[in-house]
Amino acid sequence: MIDQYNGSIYLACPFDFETKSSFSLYLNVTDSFESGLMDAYAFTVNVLDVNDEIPVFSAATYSGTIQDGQTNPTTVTMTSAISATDADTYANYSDIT
Ligand SMILES: [Ca+2]
Ligand SMILES: [Ca+2]
Repeated sequence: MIDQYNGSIYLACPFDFETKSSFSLYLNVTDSFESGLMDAYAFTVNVLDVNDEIPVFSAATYSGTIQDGQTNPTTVTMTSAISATDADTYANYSDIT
Protein backbone atom coordinates (compact mmCIF):
# COMPACT_ATOMS: atom_id res chain seq x y z
CA MET A 1 0.00 0.00 0.00
CA ILE A 2 1.27 3.48 -0.83
CA ASP A 3 0.37 6.45 1.34
CA GLN A 4 -1.24 8.93 -1.05
CA TYR A 5 0.01 11.92 0.91
CA ASN A 6 3.66 11.14 1.65
CA GLY A 7 4.43 8.29 -0.78
CA SER A 8 5.49 5.84 1.95
CA ILE A 9 5.20 2.21 0.85
CA TYR A 10 3.84 -0.26 3.40
CA LEU A 11 4.49 -3.97 3.05
CA ALA A 12 1.72 -6.54 3.35
CA CYS A 13 4.33 -9.17 4.29
CA PRO A 14 8.11 -9.29 4.66
CA PHE A 15 10.13 -9.79 1.49
CA ASP A 16 12.32 -12.87 1.23
CA PHE A 17 15.25 -12.72 -1.19
CA GLU A 18 15.36 -16.51 -1.56
CA THR A 19 11.67 -16.60 -2.57
CA LYS A 20 11.58 -13.54 -4.86
CA SER A 21 14.59 -11.32 -5.45
CA SER A 22 12.78 -8.49 -7.23
CA PHE A 23 9.31 -7.16 -7.84
CA SER A 24 7.62 -4.54 -9.96
CA LEU A 25 5.62 -1.56 -8.78
CA TYR A 26 3.15 0.27 -10.97
CA LEU A 27 2.20 3.77 -9.96
CA ASN A 28 -0.51 6.01 -11.29
CA VAL A 29 -0.71 9.67 -10.44
CA THR A 30 -3.63 11.98 -11.11
CA ASP A 31 -4.08 15.63 -10.46
CA SER A 32 -6.52 16.75 -7.81
CA PHE A 33 -8.78 18.75 -10.13
CA GLU A 34 -10.75 15.83 -11.62
CA SER A 35 -9.42 16.76 -15.05
CA GLY A 36 -8.47 13.17 -15.89
CA LEU A 37 -4.82 14.17 -16.27
CA MET A 38 -2.64 11.33 -15.15
CA ASP A 39 0.62 9.55 -15.65
CA ALA A 40 1.71 5.98 -15.04
CA TYR A 41 5.11 4.66 -14.10
CA ALA A 42 6.54 1.19 -13.55
CA PHE A 43 9.74 0.41 -11.76
CA THR A 44 11.59 -2.58 -10.38
CA VAL A 45 12.66 -2.97 -6.76
CA ASN A 46 15.49 -5.42 -6.06
CA VAL A 47 15.51 -7.18 -2.70
CA LEU A 48 18.99 -7.24 -1.14
CA ASP A 49 20.11 -10.53 0.31
CA VAL A 50 20.84 -10.84 4.03
CA ASN A 51 22.42 -13.68 5.95
CA ASP A 52 19.21 -15.39 7.08
CA GLU A 53 19.63 -18.94 5.81
CA ILE A 54 21.33 -21.68 7.81
CA PRO A 55 24.01 -23.90 6.28
CA VAL A 56 22.85 -27.46 5.61
CA PHE A 57 25.03 -30.54 5.27
CA SER A 58 24.90 -32.11 1.82
CA ALA A 59 24.46 -35.66 3.17
CA ALA A 60 22.32 -37.04 5.98
CA THR A 61 25.24 -39.00 7.42
CA TYR A 62 29.01 -39.13 7.09
CA SER A 63 31.39 -41.82 8.24
CA GLY A 64 35.10 -42.25 8.62
CA THR A 65 37.72 -44.66 9.91
CA ILE A 66 40.58 -44.42 12.36
CA GLN A 67 43.38 -46.89 13.06
CA ASP A 68 43.17 -48.93 16.25
CA GLY A 69 45.57 -47.74 18.95
CA GLN A 70 46.13 -44.26 17.51
CA THR A 71 47.15 -41.45 19.85
CA ASN A 72 46.83 -37.73 19.38
CA PRO A 73 47.26 -36.18 16.92
CA THR A 74 45.65 -38.58 14.52
CA THR A 75 43.75 -38.50 11.28
CA VAL A 76 40.22 -39.65 10.57
CA THR A 77 39.85 -40.89 7.01
CA MET A 78 36.42 -39.96 5.74
CA THR A 79 34.62 -42.17 3.24
CA SER A 80 33.37 -39.01 1.50
CA ALA A 81 34.09 -35.32 1.78
CA ILE A 82 31.99 -33.39 4.26
CA SER A 83 30.25 -30.47 2.63
CA ALA A 84 27.49 -28.01 3.41
CA THR A 85 25.70 -25.37 1.41
CA ASP A 86 23.88 -22.19 2.25
CA ALA A 87 20.95 -20.70 0.32
CA ASP A 88 22.24 -17.16 0.83
CA THR A 89 23.71 -16.00 -2.44
CA TYR A 90 25.95 -13.18 -1.31
CA ALA A 91 29.51 -14.54 -1.20
CA ASN A 92 30.21 -13.50 2.39
CA TYR A 93 26.98 -15.05 3.61
CA SER A 94 27.59 -18.46 2.10
CA ASP A 95 31.14 -19.11 3.34
CA ILE A 96 31.05 -22.25 5.42
CA THR A 97 33.68 -22.81 8.10
CA1 LIG B 1 23.82 -18.03 5.75
CA1 LIG C 1 19.32 -14.61 2.45
